[in-house]
Amino acid sequence: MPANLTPQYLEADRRFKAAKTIEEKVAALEEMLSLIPKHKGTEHLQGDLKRRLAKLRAEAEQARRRRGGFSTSVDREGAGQVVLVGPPNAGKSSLVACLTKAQSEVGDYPFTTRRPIAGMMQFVNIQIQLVDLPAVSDEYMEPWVPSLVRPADLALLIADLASPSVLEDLEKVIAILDRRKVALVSPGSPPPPTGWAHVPTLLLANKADTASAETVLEILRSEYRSRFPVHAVSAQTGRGLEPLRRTIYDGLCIVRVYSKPPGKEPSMQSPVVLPRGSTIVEMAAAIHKDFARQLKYARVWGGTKFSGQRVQQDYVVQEGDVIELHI
Ligand SMILES: Nc1nc2c(ncn2[C@@H]2O[C@H](COP(=O)(O)OP(=O)(O)OP(=O)(O)O)[C@@H](O)[C@H]2O)c(=O)[nH]1
Ligand SMILES: [Mg+2]
Repeated sequence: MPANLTPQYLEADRRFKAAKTIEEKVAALEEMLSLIPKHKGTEHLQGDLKRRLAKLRAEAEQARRRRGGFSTSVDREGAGQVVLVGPPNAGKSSLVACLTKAQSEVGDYPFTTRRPIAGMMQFVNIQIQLVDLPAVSDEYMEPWVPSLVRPADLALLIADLASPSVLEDLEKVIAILDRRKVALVSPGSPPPPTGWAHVPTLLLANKADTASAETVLEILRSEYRSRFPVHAVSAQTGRGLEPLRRTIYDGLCIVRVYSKPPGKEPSMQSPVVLPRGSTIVEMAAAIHKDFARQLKYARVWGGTKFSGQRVQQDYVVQEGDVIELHI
């Protein structure tokens, strides 16, 4: 046993050994992997954990197929992955159906959604992946839901303005995820401590069309304003949904830049999407892995400052920049 494994790691290890279902084992192993100190002395153990995790995930997948089931993981697609989380019946599936072409079943009873449903939301010239999830509730929850929230780039926490227990329901959602070391945080929060995931979150107050929605919305705003940005929406009337596309885009903290071959026009229909704060070198690497190394210089058109000027390799690209890479 290599030295300096933390008490948190040993606790996750204990949970792994006590786990009864494959899902519990996978959750414990994921946590062990995130908690293990990353250095030479633990390389062997890290490899071992990864192998066990891959094997268990494959087993879980097979077991689900045997049950005529479905996959409980979602492959990332598009410019970012956004999960919808919330109490039963809040309108998560309705919102995904409004914003994407995905057909997620909508029901007027709780726990309608039993599997993740991914759809692509168009925002101007890019696609953003929205993932509808089953409800988070202490009455019942599909055990794999927190592990799909964990890797997301952004969470939409859905509140039901028509529910008399809206505040309690939200607190429960936050607490249940917290127990699985997944914290819903305001965008731009500092990075999480080891073993935790911090998922930037927007609070969507849905069913803004219903009778006492405005009053409930005010209460919700005063409770949550300091924790998350709050937006009123209605899947029924469409209120707030068009501006929401940009709000989601902004929440992802990404920029769109346009590559221009020397002497040609840029293709404004297919931006290169990068994390905010990326440099020209990172942009080059995103286009082709050899480009970063081969990059001689770049010219930039953008904003009021640049109209084809040469920039240094450490130039931080800005939303809308047109960039000519010279290799
Ligand atoms: N009035 C009103 N009803 C809505 C709105 N959005 C959803 N609903 C209704 O609320 C009910 C639940 O909607 P769903 O989209 O299935 O909710 P969900 O959060 O996916 O529910 P689960 O999958 O069971 O957790 C349905 O009867 C919807 O028609 C809305 O904006 N306004
Ligand atoms: Mg649903």
